[in-house]
Amino acid sequence: MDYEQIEVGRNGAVAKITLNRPDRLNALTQVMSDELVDAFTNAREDQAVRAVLLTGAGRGFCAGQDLTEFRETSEGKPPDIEAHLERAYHKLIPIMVEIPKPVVCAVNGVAAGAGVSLTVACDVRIASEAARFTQAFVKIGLAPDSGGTWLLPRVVGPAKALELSISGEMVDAEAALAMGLVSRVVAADALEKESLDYAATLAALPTAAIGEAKALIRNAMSTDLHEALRREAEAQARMGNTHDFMEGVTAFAEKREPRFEGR
Ligand code: LHQ
Repeated sequence: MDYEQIEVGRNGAVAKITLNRPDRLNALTQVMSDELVDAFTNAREDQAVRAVLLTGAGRGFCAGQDLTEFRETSEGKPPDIEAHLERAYHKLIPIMVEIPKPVVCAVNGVAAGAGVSLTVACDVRIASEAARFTQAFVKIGLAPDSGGTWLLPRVVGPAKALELSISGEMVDAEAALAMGLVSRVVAADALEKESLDYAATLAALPTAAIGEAKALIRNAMSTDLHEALRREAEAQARMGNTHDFMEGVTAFAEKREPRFEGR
């Protein structure tokens, strides 16, 4: 499918999704959100895709919601933000979080508001030195949305998430690294290669086991130990039946590198 506001390409088993409204710092519109839902759905369904890489075109990663969609209506009424959130982010964020394949975010520039939510909906963030993050919601009189209250505390902890959300403070790449918001900071001109190489490394691993790990850790945040142990055992029963488990054990016994197939 041809998209208007994103670009989707393939590098081996990695699907690369690029937010593509560089003159608006890739601010999110309804069109972009629908296109992202479509692209993540395709990546989820395509067995040949074993990792996703998300990035932005130009100098920004994503400036959050396109605010030009949210002026007063012509009748002078305030916009229906709740309906918009349900139409856009309540579809997009779950599909990003729940896709049972690794998702790497290459944060090439500023991420603001819902743009931060997109980064923390991914599994691993690699930042360029030019990356910056702001929970910009408070600067325009809003509380965090687009999953920001659920996702950000899981990445940086509740105290830091609250501090960032009530201040709207702009955090640079080094500070983001120090608080665990990103895993690595690389030179701007190295970001594309480094993030693609990392996504390709993840794509070569046992994809089903990665999908299970994602779901288990996500669920364990809101269950007790006994429930987590039960879910781990159920998942491991599924994994014990995979080709990749047999291959991993056989390769270990034969003292050779495993060749995982993602099944
Ligand atoms: C933009 C935007 C933008 C449109 C830059 N929209 N054009 C959900 C549902 C419903 C309602 C509201 O919100 C939400 C969730 C949210 O995401 S709320 C948070 C929305 N985002 C923001 O409040 C951030 C607004 N942008 C900024 O504060 C700055 O642009 C940042 C700090 C991101 C970057 O600053 P600079 O590097 O100085 O760039 P700039 O401000 O010059 O922006 C470049 C262009 O992009 C500029 O257009 P222009 O025609 O002057 O070149 C901006 O107007 C445009 N742009 N963000 N969100």
